[in-house]
Amino acid sequence: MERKILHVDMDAFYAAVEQHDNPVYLGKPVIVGGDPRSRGVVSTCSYEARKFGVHSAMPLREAWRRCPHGIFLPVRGWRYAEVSRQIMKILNRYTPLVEPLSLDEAFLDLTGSEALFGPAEQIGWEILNSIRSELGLSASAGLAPNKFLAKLASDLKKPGGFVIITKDNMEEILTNLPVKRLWGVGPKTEAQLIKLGIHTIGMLRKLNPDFLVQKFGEAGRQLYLLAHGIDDRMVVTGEDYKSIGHEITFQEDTDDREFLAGVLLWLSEQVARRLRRHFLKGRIITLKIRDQNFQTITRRITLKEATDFEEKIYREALQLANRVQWGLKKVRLLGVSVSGFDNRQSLQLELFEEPPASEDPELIRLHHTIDSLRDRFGEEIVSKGTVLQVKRRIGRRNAKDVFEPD
Ligand code: TTP
Ligand code: MG
Repeated sequence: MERKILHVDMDAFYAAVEQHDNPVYLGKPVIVGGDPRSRGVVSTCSYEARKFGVHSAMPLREAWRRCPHGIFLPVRGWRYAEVSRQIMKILNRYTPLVEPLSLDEAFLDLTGSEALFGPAEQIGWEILNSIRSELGLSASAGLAPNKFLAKLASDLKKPGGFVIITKDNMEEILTNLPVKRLWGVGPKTEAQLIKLGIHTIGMLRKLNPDFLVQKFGEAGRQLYLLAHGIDDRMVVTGEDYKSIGHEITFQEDTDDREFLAGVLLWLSEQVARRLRRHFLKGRIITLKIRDQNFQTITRRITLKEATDFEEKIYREALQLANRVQWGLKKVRLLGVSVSGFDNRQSLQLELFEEPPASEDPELIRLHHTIDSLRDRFGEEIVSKGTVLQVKRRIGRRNAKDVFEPD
């Protein structure tokens, strides 16, 4: 059966939130990123500012030069996270199969929703209308048989557009698009393709898959499939996870406790970040240690309140580790995971949610700021000193994400 995948992406998200919260900015070129005299970059800008050639990631000073009358505003990460939760709640009305990709976009699998709510196309319009009427914000959407096409579609008629790709119009839509629109084609692959004389998806379609594999390895097969509009990736939701964890096998076994504690902090950060990305909070924290003789112990603790705080995860995991007197034997593998998730249903019902009293709003704000910085500039942009040292020492090769789908 053909799937119905919807991709929703907010228009000029941070800037639109600023315009909504401060209606005097409506219709004006709003540039979010900070003081235009500072060395920062533009996070995003309103469509009014885009007319002046301003765009995300441009140095603020350059944006100021192009748009001297622009309204330059600081990034209020916490506020965008709050609005994001409201958006996700609207999406959750139509299916539990919602996969948030970032604060302002998500995939929905509406295949099973049609029996309850009517055709997917109608659901798509209802979602866009609800986002407009309830939150006062504009979004774009794409509906297609898979994730790749749905995401591509939502971008075709921004802002405020809704594009539907079907088997029948797919080829026509893809043919003249540049190859960089394919998922996974970055500047490097794009340059290679152009060197081969391949500029559009249509040109890529004509190529033999073996030739692409020969040129690009496994990625070549992916290119071939995407160019033909084939993408089997599932919509993955928080509920597909029983636990979210991160573990690492050391290249050399170690009993250096200070180093191990640093690794634990790093693992806790990774786990917390992924929890937040999936809007999950867990009650059970599990520590896993494998020693040089391949003996594995796991210890777990159940908290009173579910958390997505790296500080809490780290503190509990460290206590568990100290209790088993870790480091007496050299450690080969270390892992941290969080499970026992709060029911996501409650997330949908708490319309006026406030953080639990035990959670420091300042910390929540800090986490969101750090998460969005990392989404934008990569992991290295903010790192606690210890974590950075640990990362340098272990490299990335051995770390792996562990999650257990049902
Ligand atoms: P996008 O969806 O890429 O951009 P947008 O929503 O501002 O505009 P549109 O989708 O209409 O083209 O990113 C969502 C938010 O993520 C954006 O509002 C700000 C933030 N962001 C950055 O902070 N830095 C970046 O380089 C990008 C691309 C986005
Ligand atoms: Mg957007």
